[in-house]
Amino acid sequence: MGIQWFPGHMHVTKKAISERMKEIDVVIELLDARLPGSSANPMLGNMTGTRPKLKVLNKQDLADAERTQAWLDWYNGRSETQAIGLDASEKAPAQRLIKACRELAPNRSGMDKPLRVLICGVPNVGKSTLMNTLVGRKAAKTGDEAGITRVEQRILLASDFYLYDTPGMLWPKIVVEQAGFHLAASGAVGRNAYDEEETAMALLNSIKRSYAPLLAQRYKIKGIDDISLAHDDELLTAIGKARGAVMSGGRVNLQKAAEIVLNDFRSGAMGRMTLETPDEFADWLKKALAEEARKQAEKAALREAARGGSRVGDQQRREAWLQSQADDGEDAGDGEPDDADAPGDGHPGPGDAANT
Ligand SMILES: Nc1nc2c(ncn2[C@@H]2O[C@H](COP(=O)(O)OP(=O)(O)OP(=O)(O)O)[C@@H](O)[C@H]2O)c(=O)[nH]1
Ligand SMILES: [Mg+2]
Repeated sequence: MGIQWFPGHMHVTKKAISERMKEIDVVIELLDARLPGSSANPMLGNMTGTRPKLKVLNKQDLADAERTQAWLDWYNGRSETQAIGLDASEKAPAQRLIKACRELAPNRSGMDKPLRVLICGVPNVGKSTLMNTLVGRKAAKTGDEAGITRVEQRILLASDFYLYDTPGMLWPKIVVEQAGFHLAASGAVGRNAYDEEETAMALLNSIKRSYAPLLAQRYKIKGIDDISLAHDDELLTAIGKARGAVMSGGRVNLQKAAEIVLNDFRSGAMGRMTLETPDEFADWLKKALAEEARKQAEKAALREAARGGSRVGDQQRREAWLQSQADDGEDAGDGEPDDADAPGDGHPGPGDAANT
C-alpha cells in the first residue's frame, strides 16, 4: 500500500471546512503546479457542492510552463471549473484572483452581503503565503513544512471581502500510488508517514522520464549512459556518489542521497519540472480505480462465501475473509472508508464528470 496520511487534525479540518462551507460563496483550491493531479483533493467535490470553484496552480515558478498550460487548458475545458496559474508571492497576479472571485459571485458585494472566499488545499502548497500576498502583510504564519496552519483564520481583505485560510488537508485513502509519492516529495506529507529513500526513488522515476538532462546537469552523474532508462536505485546511488554521500567503507549513504534529492526538488534546484501530465494522471487514476474495484469485488465475494454459500472449503474461505478484514483495517486507517472508496470522486480524469 502506498503513502497514506490522514491524521486526527485533518479529520477535524475536514469537519470544520464542511461546517464553514455553509456560508462560503467561492472556494479556491490551491494545487501544486508540479503535481496538479496528485494534489487535487477528491473529497472536495462533495464538500463544496455547487459553489463556484477556482483551481489555482500555485508554485508555477517551479513548474514546467508548457505542462502548466496543458493542465490549465484541461481544467478550463470543463464547464464546472476555472483554473489559473500563480506564484503566491507575486502581488499583481494574486490580485487577478480577487477579480476572478468577484466575477464568480457577482451577487455578493457591499457590507451587508460580503463575498466570503475559502482557500483550501494540501499541506505546504502555499495557502497562507497567498493569503499574506493578497492582504499585503504577514497575517498568517507560513513555513516550508506540512501542517504550519493549525486552525482556520479569517481575514478581512476589504470591507465586503472575507478570506478564510484553512489548515492543509489530504484525504483518507490515496488510491493512486504515484500521487502519494509525489505529494510526499512536494512536502505535503508529515515526515513520519513516508520513507525518504522510497519516495526519492519514486520521484526520480517520474523525473527521469521527462527531465533526464536536468538530472545529468544537476548531479554530474557518471557511469550511466541513458539516465531515462536507469533503475531508480542505480540513479539514487549515482547521485549519492556524485554528492559525496558515502559512508566509511565506501558504501553510498542512500538516506543522505534521498534527502539531497527531496530537498533539491522542493527548492526547485533541479530546474523547473512537472511530474505528471493530464493524460498520464488520468491513466494512473483509471488503473488505480480498476484495481480498487477488483479488490472490493473480491472482498464482497469472500464475505458472501463466509456468510454461508457452499460448504466446500468453508474454513479456507473464512480464513481468507478474516485476512481481508485485517487488510481492510490497514487500508482505512482513519475510520472513513466511504470517502476513501468513492471512485474518481473529484480527482482529475478525463471523462469523469464528477470532477471539480
Ligand atoms: N517557489 C514558491 N514557493 C512558494 C509559493 N507559495 C508558497 N511557497 C512556499 O511554500 C512553503 C509553504 O507555504 P505556506 O503558505 O506555509 O503553505 P500552506 O499551504 O499554508 O501550508 P500548511 O499551512 O502547512 O497547510 C513556504 O516555504 C512558502 O514560501 C510559490 O508560489 N512559489
Ligand atoms: Mg498555512
